[in-house]
Amino acid sequence: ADLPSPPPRSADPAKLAAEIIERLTYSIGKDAKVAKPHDWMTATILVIRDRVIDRWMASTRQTYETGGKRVYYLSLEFLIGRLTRDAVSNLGMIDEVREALNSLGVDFDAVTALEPDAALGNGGLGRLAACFMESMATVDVPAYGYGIRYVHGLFRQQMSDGWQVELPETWLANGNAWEFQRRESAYEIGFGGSVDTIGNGSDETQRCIWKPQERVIATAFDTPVVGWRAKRVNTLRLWTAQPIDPILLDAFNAGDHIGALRESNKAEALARVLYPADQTPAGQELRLRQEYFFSSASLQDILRRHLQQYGDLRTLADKVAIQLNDTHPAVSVAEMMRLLIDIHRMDFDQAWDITRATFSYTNHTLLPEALESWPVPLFERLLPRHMQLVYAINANVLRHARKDRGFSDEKIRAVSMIDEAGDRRVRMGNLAFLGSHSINGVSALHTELMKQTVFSDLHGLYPDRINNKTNGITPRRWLMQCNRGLFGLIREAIGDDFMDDAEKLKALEPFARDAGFRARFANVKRDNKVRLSNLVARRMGIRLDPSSLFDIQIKRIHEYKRQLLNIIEAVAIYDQIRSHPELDWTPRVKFFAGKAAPSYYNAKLIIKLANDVARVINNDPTVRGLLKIVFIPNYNVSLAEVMVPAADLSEQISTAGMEASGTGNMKFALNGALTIGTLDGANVEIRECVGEDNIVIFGLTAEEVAQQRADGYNPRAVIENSRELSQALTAIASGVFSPDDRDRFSGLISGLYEHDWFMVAADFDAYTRAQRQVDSLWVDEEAWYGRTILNTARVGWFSSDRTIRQYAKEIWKAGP
Ligand code: 26R
Repeated sequence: ADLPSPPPRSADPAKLAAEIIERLTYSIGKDAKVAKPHDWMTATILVIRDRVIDRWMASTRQTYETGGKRVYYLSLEFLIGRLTRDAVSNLGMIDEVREALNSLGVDFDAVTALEPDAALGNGGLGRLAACFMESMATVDVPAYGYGIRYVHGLFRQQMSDGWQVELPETWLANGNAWEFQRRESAYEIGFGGSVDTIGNGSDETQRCIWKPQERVIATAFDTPVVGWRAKRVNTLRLWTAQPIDPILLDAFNAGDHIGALRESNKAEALARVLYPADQTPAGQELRLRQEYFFSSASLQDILRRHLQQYGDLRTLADKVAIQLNDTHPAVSVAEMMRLLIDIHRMDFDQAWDITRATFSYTNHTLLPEALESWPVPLFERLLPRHMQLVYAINANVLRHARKDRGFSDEKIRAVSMIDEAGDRRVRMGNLAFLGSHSINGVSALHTELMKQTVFSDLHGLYPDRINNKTNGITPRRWLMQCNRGLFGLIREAIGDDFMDDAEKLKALEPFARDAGFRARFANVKRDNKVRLSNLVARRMGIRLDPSSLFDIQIKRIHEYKRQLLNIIEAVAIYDQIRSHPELDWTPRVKFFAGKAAPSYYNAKLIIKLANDVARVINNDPTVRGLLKIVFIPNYNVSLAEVMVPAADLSEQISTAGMEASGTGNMKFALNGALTIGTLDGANVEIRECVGEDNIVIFGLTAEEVAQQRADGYNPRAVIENSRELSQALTAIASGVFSPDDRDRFSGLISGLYEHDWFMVAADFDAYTRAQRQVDSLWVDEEAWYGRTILNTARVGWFSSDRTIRQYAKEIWKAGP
């Protein structure tokens, strides 16, 4: 039967206002007279959500009707931040919603600021997934994100006497009006147990049935993701875990009240908390359970949808592309094989062909400690059938490598999915590589290094699989929304073509030579710096001078990112200002923000050092405010949205060869900051785009780092050769900044003398010289803004729309 559709929703402010009141009354049950700000937020979201739903249903219907290929982005992390402003802005209704709320005496900015950040990710990889979701909707790719609906996202960081303390984060505490629970989308997920073999003989096609010992239910929560101009709305589907029996009544009635809930607690633990590990091993069983839980639920959902529409799994790869966001969902390769062979009765070879044609894998790090592998006994106990399949796939691949390609024993060991050195482990990188037709890196340099290092033998075996897709960022969140001033200024200058194609920002280039425009650009920057200063005053009680150079390093705290190099440089300048207070120092504020993995001792010590150094410098009258250090607690997406537009200088100073891409580097350049950085990750490509004169590059190249390490790098000799560095290190190590515990940093500093794996000493002099070059550029204000305008004008290529178009065309073969 033809059921009636509701009338499409209007964007008229008066209608919006009436609906907000209606929702407040009938959905929330509050009288407008007593409604709390939070109630206004929920009512507003519900009204906006209706506008989204119209587009959402149309998008879903369209994909179904046109038989378009669907893209599935599997990621254990989605670092989204707030959703409401993004949705309203992409719907093109900011002014209307603002006016509607105004007419009710409610402030739009205050209401949206109440929304908690969805922080279901650690850092770069998770934020990239969020930018990609928005860009897939924008460039009209029918896509689903799949992940876990963690009850607790990334921990809240509090400072206690300068030390990081982790507190649980509770983004769902007041409900989440953006999500829809889908009770009908529920799948059973098994763990443990045994495998029964049916049929006889040793041939591969005999039937295996996995009898899991534990089972849980995965149920879906959907969040709509609105693309720019709301052309398409895609779905982010996050799984939550429920027990099959909420309570074991027999046990409860027998008096075992705790035992009756044990199974239920264990099931719910699966979706309880995001692992805060970033580049450090997270080898616990619960993590592998999470990986399998969301992989299995997602694949069952994908196969169900395909079968329902097409009725035949042999066409899967024509209609489905599955992107693995790093190795975290790599067990999907084995799960796909299990579903195709055991459940859908396909033969092994055909299942393997379809699996490889469907999957592709993105690598986000080459750091050895971040390459996932699981002990064989653990893998076998939790996923016995998958272990068999891994062995079977591996045997196939190794046979091919040896027989057809003449691989030596050594090369066979390198490409095997099982690491046989020491305790036997399943290598998730090799599983993801072998199960995919495309393996991509996230910047040109990173992709080259993948070929030369971690994946060299796999690359030798399959030379056409590795390809590059340089990361990008969504210019909607990271320019239009976070920097209204700059956005307005650009639109006034070049019109709004750039809003649909960020590379059109190029039209701004001539304005770099226009004194009037430069002055307006400088004014916008100043306003943004005032806004950040106010935040710092409010949250930390520190007063800043917005005319100083705002120098910002914000990212996870990690030794390879070298916040330590930045802090040591601050100590060195401090020393010089004290010896020559009469000189013409450039007033600077060095900002830091970022979280350390809770178990990463040195990273936490670096946070403490930043805070200790800040306390001493900020309170020393001889410095006269020429140098200030600020570590802003609890870095998250919303804080980044205030910090990025306020930066004059963007610190991208990782040890060359270690930062796969970086994406903060792109956000800063787009918002008119100069970059000081090494030739690492996407910095290399940013330099190509903005031109050598408009970026400050220093330090060893990736090749030189490798060379020095091979030649036996001697940091002690380097340190002793540099008076500035020795003095700064001696000051820190001897307790100048930690009078209450003079040895606090002695271990951290002696590590630099002894090994200095991250080449802090090797790059120190080059870094200080680069910083002095920044000082001299800063003095010529006209030239400075000329350079920063060129940065904004020339980094449109780093829009994630461009990245997604490349994935769609070259990997997924999907989209318009
Ligand atoms: C396995 C587990 C311990 C783990 C390892 C590493 C969990 C999370 C990570 C995070 C890594 C993969 C990550 O975030 N990498 C970052 O990806 C960004 C997006 O591609 C890059 O810009 C950034 O350079 C890279 O560090």
